[in-house]
Amino acid sequence: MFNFWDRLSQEERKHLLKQACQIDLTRLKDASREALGQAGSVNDSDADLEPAPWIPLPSGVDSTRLWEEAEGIGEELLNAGKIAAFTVAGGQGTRLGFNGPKGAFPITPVSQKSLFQLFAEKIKAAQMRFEKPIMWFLMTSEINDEATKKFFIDNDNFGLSSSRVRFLRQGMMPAICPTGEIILERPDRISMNPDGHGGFFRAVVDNGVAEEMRNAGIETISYFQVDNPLAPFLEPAFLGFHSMSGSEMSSRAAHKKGPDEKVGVFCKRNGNLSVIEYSDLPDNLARLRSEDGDLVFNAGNLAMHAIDLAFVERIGKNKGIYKLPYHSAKKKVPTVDAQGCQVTPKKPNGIKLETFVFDAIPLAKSPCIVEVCRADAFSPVKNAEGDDSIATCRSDQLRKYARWVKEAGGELTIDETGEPNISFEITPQFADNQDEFTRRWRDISNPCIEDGLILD
Ligand code: UD2
Repeated sequence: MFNFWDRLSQEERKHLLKQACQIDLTRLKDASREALGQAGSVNDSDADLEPAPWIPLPSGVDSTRLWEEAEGIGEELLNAGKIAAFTVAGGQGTRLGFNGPKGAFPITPVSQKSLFQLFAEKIKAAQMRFEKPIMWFLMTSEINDEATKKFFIDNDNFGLSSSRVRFLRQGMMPAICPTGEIILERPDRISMNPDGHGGFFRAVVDNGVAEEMRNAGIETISYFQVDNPLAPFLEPAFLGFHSMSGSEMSSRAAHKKGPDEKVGVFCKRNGNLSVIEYSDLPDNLARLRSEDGDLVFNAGNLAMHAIDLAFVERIGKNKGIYKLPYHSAKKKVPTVDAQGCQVTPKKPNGIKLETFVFDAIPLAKSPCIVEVCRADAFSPVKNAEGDDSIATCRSDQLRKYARWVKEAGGELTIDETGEPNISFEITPQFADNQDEFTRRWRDISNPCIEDGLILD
């Protein structure tokens, strides 16, 4: 790190030292040992894998009763102010090619509301339904913290009280080369990346947020990713199941679209409930089908979790067995040569180190998985084009609205995929779930949908 120290100016030295001070050398040592294969790295090829059990959507009298019970318990938790919303938004968002924090991306089909605005409106809508206000925490990183906060200030916090919207920064990890040394991107600058969404645990503990949550009476965090505008992160039934099962970390799942969909899958790995990332699931298992034709490993990870604060604190302190493994990704990391001249590598020369939030599941007491209606709850925007893109996400929003309208008895022309031939929008204030929509729709005299309509 200090190869070029002698020739740096005072200002440059100050900058380099500031970056160096952020590095936790013990963590880095553990992480590089794992990444370089010198310690128990994440490896699924020899693991004993079985599909994970999950709580399916209600389909009969008994399961409907169970879901209603869970809903009642979830409502009590929300009424008591024990739930906080938590968005992880510290990622680089490189694939989307958007110049700004991903949450600022305009996503709704008619009014072009940003992801952040949509989430804020969902929170506002929930605050009308439940007795206590809901706190919203957003994890940013050094690369987008300032821009994210500015976006909220410029938009007046989307009407939410500033005391209930809190930002916290996740940690950064240096990129290392295959021999384990830290990479310099310039003579005075270390190449650093956000430490992965698993950095959430540490960020909550290190920034004093855990204490703030505790003081506010929050017991459970409803965690979701910034890239999914459909995320039903305040749905009572899920929170109720989490509480009823005595689980410390619960997750939502939906049937995978197909074997190649880029979502992790829930499974039992050596007997423990876990998520295996799509890139790590052996191909023969990803394609394995049961007699009825369904994928055997079909429980897709939608990256929505209910996590108890006490558990977050345990993992965030990173002691004993409560440590998350590091994952490594080979990248082309801009660097300098021996003379300090900048070099743009043509092939991967560095390793990025990250922890993943879902690796905490096997460490949690009684983790449980609850199914969610995929069409209502999941359509991430990750890419500029193709799968999980801006276009697929807008179409999925329209399909969801169209299905709600048709099932409530409204008239609408749709194609064979369920997409309507017009654009319209249902805001969370109007209805944030299908039952609520049906009730409101039936209250309107002569309801009709036309192109460009915003039901607000
Ligand atoms: C994630 C899951 C995948 C599946 C999918 C669902 C991983 C490794 N894989 O895929 O299994 O569930 O989502 O959509 O997570 N983030 C941070 N800090 C970081 C890195 C990421 O806050 O250091 C946030 C990021 O802003 C985004 C989320 O985490 O909200 C997901 O990150 P991603 O886009 O890298 O995850 P992806 O699409 O590979």
